Amino acid sequence: TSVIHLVDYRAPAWHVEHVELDFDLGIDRTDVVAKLDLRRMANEPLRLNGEGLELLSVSVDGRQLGPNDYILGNGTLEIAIDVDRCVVETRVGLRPAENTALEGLYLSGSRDTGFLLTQCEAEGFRHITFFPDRPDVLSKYTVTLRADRERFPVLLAGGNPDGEGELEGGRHWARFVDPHPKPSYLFALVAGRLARISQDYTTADGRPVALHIWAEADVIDRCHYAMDSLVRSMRWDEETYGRNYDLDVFHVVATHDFNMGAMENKGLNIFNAKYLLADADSGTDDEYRHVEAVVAHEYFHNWSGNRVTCRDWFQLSLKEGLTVFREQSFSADMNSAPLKRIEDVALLRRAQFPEDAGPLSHPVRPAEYSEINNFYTATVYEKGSELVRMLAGRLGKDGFRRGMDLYFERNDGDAATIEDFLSALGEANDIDLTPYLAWYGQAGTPRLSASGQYDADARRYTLKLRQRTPAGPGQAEKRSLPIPVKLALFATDGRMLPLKLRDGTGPVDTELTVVIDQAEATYVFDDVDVAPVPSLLRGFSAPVILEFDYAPDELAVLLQHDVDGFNRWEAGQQLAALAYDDLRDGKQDSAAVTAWTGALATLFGNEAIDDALLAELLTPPGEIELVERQAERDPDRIRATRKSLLAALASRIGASKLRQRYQSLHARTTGALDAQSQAARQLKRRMLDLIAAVDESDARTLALAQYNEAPGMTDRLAALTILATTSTDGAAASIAHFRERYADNALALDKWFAVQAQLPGDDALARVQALERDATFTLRNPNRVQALIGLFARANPTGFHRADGAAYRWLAERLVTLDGLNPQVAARVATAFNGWKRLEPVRREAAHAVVAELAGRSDLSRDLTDILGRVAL
Ligand code: HT7
Ligand code: ZN
Repeated sequence: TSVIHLVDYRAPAWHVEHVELDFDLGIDRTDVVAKLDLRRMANEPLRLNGEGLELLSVSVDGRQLGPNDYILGNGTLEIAIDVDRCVVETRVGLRPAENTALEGLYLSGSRDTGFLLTQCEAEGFRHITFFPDRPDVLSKYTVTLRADRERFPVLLAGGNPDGEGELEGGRHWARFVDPHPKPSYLFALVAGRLARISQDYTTADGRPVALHIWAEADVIDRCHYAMDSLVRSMRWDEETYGRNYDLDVFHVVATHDFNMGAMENKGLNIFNAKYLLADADSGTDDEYRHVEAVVAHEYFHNWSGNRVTCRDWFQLSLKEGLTVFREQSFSADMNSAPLKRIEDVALLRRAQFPEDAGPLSHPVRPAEYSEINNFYTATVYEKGSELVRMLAGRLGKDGFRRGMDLYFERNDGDAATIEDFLSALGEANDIDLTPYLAWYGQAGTPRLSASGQYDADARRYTLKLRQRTPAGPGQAEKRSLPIPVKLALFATDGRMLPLKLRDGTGPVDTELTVVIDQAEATYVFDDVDVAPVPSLLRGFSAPVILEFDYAPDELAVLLQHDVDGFNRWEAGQQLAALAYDDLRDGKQDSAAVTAWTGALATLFGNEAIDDALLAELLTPPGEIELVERQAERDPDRIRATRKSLLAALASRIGASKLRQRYQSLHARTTGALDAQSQAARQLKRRMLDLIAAVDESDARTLALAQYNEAPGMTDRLAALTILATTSTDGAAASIAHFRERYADNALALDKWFAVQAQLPGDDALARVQALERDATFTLRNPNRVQALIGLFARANPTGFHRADGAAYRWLAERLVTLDGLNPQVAARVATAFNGWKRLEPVRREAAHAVVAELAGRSDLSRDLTDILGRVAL
């Protein structure tokens, strides 16, 4: 397969100033006429991308071309043209119902009741018509849709409505004009029977906008929370960044059949129903938060992505990292900022750190790719957001806003690069940010080792920092990066000490940020009264792995007293990890175990601490994070040790206290969505987990009652999980009840599959195989595939990593079948093999055999071949 390199970028040879698209829509057959108004930019033939299209006719300036007038093959249509401006018209035929890859134009749902829709990012537009399908070709779109009125009463495309009417034979048409030039990946259309909810909105600059959310009739009532979230997002972007919406209408559509989370098509966002629907009976608290975040994310793309887009796909993080950062800031403003930071860093560590430590590691701006769909990764998104956060921190709130204003102003209506972003932020503030470019080009998580020395006589504290980034695929030598380290010093009684940094400039404060940009740096603090405990990398000020040799009591001091909510949690995580290591090595009553359980037992009794933070503090790192700490992984051992860690904590707090707290929370549980009620549910769940660690039968009794009385899905699912994890057979009745109760709710059924897919142990594979035979399981629906196969492979370490390799072989078979239907989803699921090299030897050998066999096949898609080829290396 061919590899595309960033250094080979060339500006487009032809621009499409305006495109007129005409769709004659049908489920089995859709015809598309595209009229491209072209302008030459370089002396080259016109090359249009097109894949899987039945070409019916081509003309240039009205002259029909014969087959000898063009070259068709290898995904392109090439026409030699000798004028500088011309109109090329193509007519093609598509077969939407046969499109199981869900890229281009496809059918969502059944032939009888489903609807047609498109997905074009990254390179789906070439599956709809011949076009220079690259993000730096920006055009104005006029789109006309024609279809049978009875079968397709609703016709939507991006842009403003520009007329509609009747046609002969029960057909109708609708036209849309988008005045904003856009790249082809932002094109969208939707056609079918859909219901809607609507709301009027007026932007800060006075534009009335009609907001419409569309979904199939049975789920439209579950879209109100999304509408509220949309309105909050629009206001927030006006207030925070001065960005207003720019069309007269904004449509959002829900589909159950979608490869990713959602898509920011101009004026017509399309959502995986999982991130749009939320209702009291079937939505969990987490899902409500995700809906709010994803609605905001897609809306924010209207500026960071659509008005200012990417020059090429190497720049993907320009829009994704920035938009994730904007989305995270919004969620922090709407909810609790420290809890949001904890959630985001936990995700980074769970998803991005492992990615960056294995064969799929790549820079936030990759230098090459063979299949761009495989670069919608945690690195591009989550690490990309961390890079923007560092820049924002460097510039401060006002400086960052000045920089963003300049970025939007300079690049509006254009396709930009990471360099354009850094130069706008820097120039608006007279600061050279080019050193940060190195972060975009270098893969791997930097290790930051810190050590401190206190000289009591001199009242001096010396902090040494050293950075090192491990070698990774294609990058043996790593450079030093600018790493901002926000820090504070604590006395052991919890006091924050004033920081008098030698040679420092700013006023004396109790918190400051140093930026280490060399391999090593030393910082000296004077007038330090007592031996301090340093709180480093506060708020997770850079995406690095911090290594500091804390004594358990020092971490306990931070866990008790740090006012930075993130670092307080972090101290608890570090301490739990030390306790974990000791338990693994058979040291039951080690200093770390005692310090961790003791500090948490004290916090447990502290009324002042809020329920949600307490719930987070009482959660030790998960199996996946713990796996990362081991040189050679044995999932069974990790699970067993983590269980004893929970048991140690539960016994230290005491079963009766846990039960009491559980009951007082349970007594005031409602289904309400306010922060306090959510926090109470979360803490209650923690209580149940801890009780289960010391008294399974008590936990089961409580869980069964909770399942039966649950006012909403959060409580119900938590209870079901406890019941099923403690005794799968004993949970059979509840599992069956859940299946029955939510038989008509696809998203709830996904949860039913997901809970069971994650149940640990030797019989996990057999269970998953039985679930595959459930009447509602299908490889054609990405959500269902992810709920059962994806979660089993990624989130069930003991089940998937069976020592006999049976689950690896089973997954390989499924991947081959899935690849024939939907290569993007197959490739995503295949990333579960990412960490095989660091398994213990028996499992490693079993995984290697399977990966090598798969990677050697020549009949797989480019998507899957790319992942397997890199994983197998
Ligand atoms: N920008 C969107 C990316 C996306 C996508 C990419 C590849 C294949 C299918 C896809 N659907 C959506 C999502 C986002 O807002 O980040
Ligand atoms: Zn995005």
